[in-house]
Amino acid sequence: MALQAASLVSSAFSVRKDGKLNASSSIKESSLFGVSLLDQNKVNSVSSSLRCKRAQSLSKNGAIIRAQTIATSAPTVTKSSSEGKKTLRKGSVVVTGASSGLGLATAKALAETGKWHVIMACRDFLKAEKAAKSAGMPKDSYTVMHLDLASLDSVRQFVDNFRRAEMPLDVLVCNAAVYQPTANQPTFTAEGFELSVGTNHLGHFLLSRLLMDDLKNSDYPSKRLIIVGSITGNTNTLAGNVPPKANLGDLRGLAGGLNGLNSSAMIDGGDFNGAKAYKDSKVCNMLIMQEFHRRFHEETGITFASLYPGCIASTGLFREHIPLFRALFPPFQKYITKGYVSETEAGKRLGQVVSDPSLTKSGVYWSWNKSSASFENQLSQEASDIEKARRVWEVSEKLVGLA
Ligand code: LMG
Ligand code: NDP
Ligand code: PMR
Repeated sequence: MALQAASLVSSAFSVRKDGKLNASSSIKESSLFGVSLLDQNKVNSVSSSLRCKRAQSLSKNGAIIRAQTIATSAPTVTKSSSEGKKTLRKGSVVVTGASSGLGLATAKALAETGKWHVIMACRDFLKAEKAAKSAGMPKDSYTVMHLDLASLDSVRQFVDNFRRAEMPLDVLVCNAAVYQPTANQPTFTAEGFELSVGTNHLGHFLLSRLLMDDLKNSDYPSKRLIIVGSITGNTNTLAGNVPPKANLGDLRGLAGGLNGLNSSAMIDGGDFNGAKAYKDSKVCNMLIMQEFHRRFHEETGITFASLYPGCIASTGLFREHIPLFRALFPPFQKYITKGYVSETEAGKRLGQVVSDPSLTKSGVYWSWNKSSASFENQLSQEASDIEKARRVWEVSEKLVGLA
């Protein structure tokens, strides 16, 4: 089914050249540093015709918000038969932020198996198309759809477009993130939430909540919702103790709407700190994954999981860091902490959490040891606080307009 398309992609897209996969193949992770300090032992064949209509408008913060709708032909996801036996149809997985880094590497890893169709949910349509092409992803293995997590309207629009495309949803991967380590002043999403928490947590929270029905409706044998977490949000690790440390406090800033006006831009109500805001957003990601598990796993059979893929020190995540940091961070992680992983290896890891039949346990925070074997890791006290998870869920519901 081809939907109406208004116009072709405008040429106003900015496309950078950093969408390439890292060729490095280091697969080790620190056995000393990468593990919990508390317990060292635990240590369809789819042919898409893509067209888009885009409009630009100014948000109240003056930031340019792009509204873009994509029309795509629906995939053929019929069950094929070989020698009279039914074989499994292709899985259909949405990956947010698949235009670079971990998201792109995961999209590529899944596409290459021939068993997955990847919906690349990205804010920069052309960048995503280019990235998929230069990563060598087969043309019929992916569909790019516009999603800007820093706008709740865009999240709703994405869900709408996705449903219109009539593709099943078997796995949702909440991967996209922004990190503003050098920002002195907060910036805000379209709705006026501090950008890191607004994008990494609130945008994904609304997306996941809206897509729960689609996941429930999937007839795929293993349905999963995966939210990318991080070691740096876990204060039971050395990395999580590098200042500024994550801390959600009593959530007074979040409850106030993180708007920096009559409320703090920080979840705990403190002064703005970009690195802390990112780490706090990762704690929210890990708490929300567990809250999903408690609320929906039994009823739906969906697997909810989070992970720390390793330190992928050369991704675009550090684009706003000072040049000296960007130069020293990869060798520091490679040779000193030994926590470094390449984008390719990290993509395989997240790919496993999407599709490996042995990783179906729900409520788990996955990590990998130095031999690149997965294990169930322990979250910090705050990131496993049941009461806090419930409160983050309830406050977030109000902020995104679900309650
Ligand atoms: C802030 O600085 C920034 O201000 C902010 O913008 C943001 O980036 C934020 O977290 C992100 O960091 C953090 C600052 C804190 O870090 C630095 O400035 C250091 C930058 C280092 C970057 C890599 C440098 C590498 C240096 C080595 C050079 C090698 C070059 C490689 C060449 C290899 C060739 C072979 O940093 C500090 O404050 C320093 C102190 C940090 C120590 C933190 C550790 C705490 C440990 C606590 C122990 C935990 C205990 C828990 C309980 C244990 C129980 C057993
Ligand atoms: P990248 O910057 O390479 O990738 C982040 C992706 O998120 C990009 O595709 C980016 O889009 C997208 N994105 C950012 N803002 C938005 C938005 N408003 N709407 C939609 N998409 C958006 O970083 P990584 O690959 O490193 O990060 C991926 C995940 O891995 C994150 O969740 C991060 O927290 C996590 N992680 C990373 C670690 C690391 O060491 N790198 C360690 C632990 C966890 P665009 O391409 O347009 O910029
Ligand atoms: Mg960290 C000891 C192991 C270890 C690991 C696995 C990481 C991962 N880091 C470790 C140690 C240290 N780091 C130490 C000892 C220092 C002080 C020198 C240090 C510093 C540091 C900085 C300044 N590290 C950082 C930063 C960042 O800006 C990154 C960050 O916090 O982003 C939020 C970062 C990271 N260290 C990691 C990982 C995975 C990151 C990337 C961020 C993430 O996505 O969570």
